[in-house]
Amino acid sequence: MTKSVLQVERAKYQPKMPAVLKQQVIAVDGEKTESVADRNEIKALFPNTYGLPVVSFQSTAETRSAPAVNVGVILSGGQAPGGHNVIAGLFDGIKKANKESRLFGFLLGPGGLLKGNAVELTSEIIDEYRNTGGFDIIGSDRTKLIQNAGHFERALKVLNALKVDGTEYKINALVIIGGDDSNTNACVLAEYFKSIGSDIQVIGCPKTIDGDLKNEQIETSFGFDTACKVYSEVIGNIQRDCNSAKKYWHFIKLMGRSASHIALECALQTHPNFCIVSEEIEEKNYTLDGIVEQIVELVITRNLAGKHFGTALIPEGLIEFIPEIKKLIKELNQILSTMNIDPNKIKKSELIDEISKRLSTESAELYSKRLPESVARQLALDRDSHGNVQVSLIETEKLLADKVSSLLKTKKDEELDALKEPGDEKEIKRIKSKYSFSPQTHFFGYEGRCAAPSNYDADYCYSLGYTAASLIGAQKTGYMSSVRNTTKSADKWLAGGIPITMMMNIEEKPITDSNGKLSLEKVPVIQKALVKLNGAPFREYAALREYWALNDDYVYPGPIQFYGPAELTDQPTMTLHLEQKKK
Ligand code: FBP
Repeated sequence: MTKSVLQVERAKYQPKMPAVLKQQVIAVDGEKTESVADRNEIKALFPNTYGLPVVSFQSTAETRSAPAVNVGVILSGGQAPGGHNVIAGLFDGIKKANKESRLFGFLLGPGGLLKGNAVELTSEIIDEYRNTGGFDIIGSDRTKLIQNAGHFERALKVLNALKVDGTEYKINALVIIGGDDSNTNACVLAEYFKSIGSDIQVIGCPKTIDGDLKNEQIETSFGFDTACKVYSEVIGNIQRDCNSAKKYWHFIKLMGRSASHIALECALQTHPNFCIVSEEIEEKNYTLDGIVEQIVELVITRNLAGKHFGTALIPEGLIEFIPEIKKLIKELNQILSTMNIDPNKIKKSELIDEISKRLSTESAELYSKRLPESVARQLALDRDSHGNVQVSLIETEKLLADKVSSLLKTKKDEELDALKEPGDEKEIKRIKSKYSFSPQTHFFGYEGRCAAPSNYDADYCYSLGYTAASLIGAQKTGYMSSVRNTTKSADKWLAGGIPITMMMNIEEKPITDSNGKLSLEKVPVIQKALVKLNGAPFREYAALREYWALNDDYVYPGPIQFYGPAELTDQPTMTLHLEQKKK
């Protein structure tokens, strides 16, 4: 494989990790835990893994020999920078405890486990991928591991007798690197193994660029840092272009699924003229037209100040948070789950007609008149395997740019029509300038998901993997690997494990079956962390946004730096800094 000079140099980087993990450790159990909500239901669903104590690792003088273990690892869901370093940390951790231990990677995500498709990850393979972006070491997918009892049995059978290169191995522990859904799956699997008396351990690791897998115990999900830095670099470049030519409004949609953490972090890093935070839209009950009016007002104010340009950041999940659209999606979920129609056997246009007839009057008006047909179609039909609306497919940046453009045109035409002297060239010029608007649209998502991890992500991920190895050594199961205190220097980071049941609650979720049929089910899931409007990152943004709207205080963060002083190379996100400052 041909490598760039940077790749060759970067491969030599030795990730920093908590000082405690460099020594012999013991797992110290803390207090017993409770789930964040719905305690009785979660306890009943997880009788064997509920209430476990939080675990922290501490150094010990005692030297113990660890038995050799066979560990399986899965990368699950969307890519996030640093996944390879989690695997490298896990590999180094289990080998340090016993060099006879082996690591097996299931190919192409959870589906690889169900198919028994795995490779042994040797030091030669691991060394090729240290400090690199992507998940290509073993690949990933979005297969759900816990769809039915058959999946559990299949997983058990594969792990008890995994065949790789003609040899059969009993896998002692499985590490699932994934987001909230995948870590929920990890816990369900851990519970199942315990309930049948199997000693196979299951450990999760918090991954997702979206930044929505965090709570009191998990400071951040890996990949968020790098992805935000990559997007902020490009937003900065666009802002410089914008400030140079002074002729375009850039509408930039940012990945991040439901939560607006990425848009908010990028706003804090780059100071755009406008940034939507979906959670605020919901809280303030804004309509789609209300959002459009706000942007139109800003465009006009800036035009009047001679600034015919600007930048607006739009979170990917916006559409689901606009209360009228949220209501529509809820009605659609209900209708699709009771319609008793196989969506694969009916023409799309007929299905949309059928749906419209069953919607409430307001939703039907929004669905059939105010939303472009393409968006209406996506809301009803294009769901992912978890039954969620595929927000990354909805072109909100274009929808908003089009709506802003047409409202400005309407306002301009009204003002031109009301001219007392229709031929007044000076007035016509003034009105045209007041309503001028030239948009450019962008969507940044996939560009940042496989970037080479920043030092923060490289270190954090390696430490998460190493901690997962220590949790395996401590015979833990149903835990998520946890590394905390990460705004401090790495030697002061804390390593431990958090019982996954502690993060769970019960939610009603749309589930699609193998025929694409939707149903609503109450299921245990890890609670998603949305942007808190009373949290420090949002409050910081809210205090500054008026200034940024009119004064072009653009920041150009530039590319991620790997070499140089720690202030340049090792800074975590502003979100994390602000969140930790209050503690
Ligand atoms: P995860 O939640 O699995 O980490 O995925 C994150 C994400 O990148 C979202 O931001 C985005 O909405 C989605 O994946 C896109 O999915 P896909 O990779 O299937 O196109």
